Amino acid sequence: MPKTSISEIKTFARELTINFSKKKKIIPSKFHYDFLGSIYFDKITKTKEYYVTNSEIEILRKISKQINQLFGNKLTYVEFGSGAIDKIKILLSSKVKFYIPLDISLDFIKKESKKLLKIFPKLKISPTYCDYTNYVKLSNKIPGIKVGFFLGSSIGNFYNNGEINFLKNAKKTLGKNSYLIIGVDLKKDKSIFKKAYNDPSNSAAKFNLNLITRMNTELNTNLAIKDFEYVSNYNNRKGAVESFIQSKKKQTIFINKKKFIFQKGEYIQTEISNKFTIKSFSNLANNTGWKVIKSWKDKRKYYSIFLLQS
Ligand code: AVI
Repeated sequence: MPKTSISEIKTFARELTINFSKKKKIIPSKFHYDFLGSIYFDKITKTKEYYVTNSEIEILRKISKQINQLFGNKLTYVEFGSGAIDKIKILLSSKVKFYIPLDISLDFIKKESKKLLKIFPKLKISPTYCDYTNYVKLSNKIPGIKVGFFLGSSIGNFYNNGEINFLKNAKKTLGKNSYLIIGVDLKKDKSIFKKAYNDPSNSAAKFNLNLITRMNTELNTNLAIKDFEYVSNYNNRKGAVESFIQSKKKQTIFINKKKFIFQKGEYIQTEISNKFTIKSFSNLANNTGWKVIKSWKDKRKYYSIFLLQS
């Protein structure tokens, strides 16, 4: 199993120290995606209940021709938080010459880039390790129009309006005359969320409880998964699915010699999955300097993909 780098462990420790000092403890969702967490997430995407992946793939298949016609052949694709190549390979055509995947897991994107090269041998790929939620300085030599991708509804996983910063930074990263193709999960009957985030195979639970394993391995805490329970609910007021691990007893941990107590029954938030309407996302895009060109929905109207222009 690949090891997390020292600098990633330091970031994990630093951010947990900050977030565990607050009244309501949270773990930022980016820490889910270590090696094991990525495997658990992949399992979630394959459950019948997690409609996000299937809905997104349905739309991507429907629009790939239109997208390719729209941009011609002088363009560079830039993918934010690229992860697996399953989705980008639907949109790539032999016309596209450059692809820049941005991610916090360089080993993973290098491995995925090799797979992509087998399908598109002429494609130039430049995997870039970075925190893509910030402004990323891309090379000046990138040819043609820059078309960004942010798929999987990850735009919903920011706390405290972090999506506003992401969209502003993405605009700066891509520069003038650029586009952004972004996957957005829509508000719907809450019973659908309940099933998706509480699947019978417990994939969502394992994905969230993996944060305990990650703390034990990287921060030397001595916690047991059996002492926590995974809880996930749709919060109507926030329009978001909120996921937590609840401590079943009082427990003490130390991170960088700092003491933290989880009280019996205390909830530690592990994820927020904000949901949107076409109108609310369009407003968000406009308020962050993007122009909405078009949006598409899947047949069930569960999910949408937006095409934005800078
Ligand atoms: C990656 N992200 C958009 C997923 C979501 O739906 O918020 C992560 C996830 N968590 C539990 N299931 C899926």
